[in-house]
Amino acid sequence: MRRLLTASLLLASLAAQAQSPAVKVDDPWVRATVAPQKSTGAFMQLTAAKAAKVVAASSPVAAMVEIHEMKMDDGVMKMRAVEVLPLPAGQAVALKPGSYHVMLMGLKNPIKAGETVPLTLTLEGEDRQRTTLEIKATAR
Ligand SMILES: [Cu+2]
Repeated sequence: MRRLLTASLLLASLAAQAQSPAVKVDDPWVRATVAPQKSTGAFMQLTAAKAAKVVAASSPVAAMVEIHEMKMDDGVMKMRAVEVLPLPAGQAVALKPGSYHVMLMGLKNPIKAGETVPLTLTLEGEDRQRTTLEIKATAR
């Protein structure tokens, strides 16, 4: 009986750990679209407990998802895809309009305000272990 109890307590604590991800996601949102717009951006704030990087992104609503960066280049705002988005330990990284964003391309349907858009980010830690982070972003 006692052993059983210990085992279930252990399981409970493992479950609790799995529920507290190493990366905290704040205020995830997606810019709503109108047809015939085929792409949009997703924004959020990511804070990693331990240094990690975002290496991939996906969503069932888009054919292709990339991590983009916007930068002023010779007075012109340019957008480009980045291979990785570094998340320094304990530092909030903002994905926001005019900066880093998750680019959703080849949208299957227009994204209506209020809709929930699922996103999956693939993270890689310094130990090269990959984990996925499921995000529910609200369209607005
Ligand atoms: Cu973009």
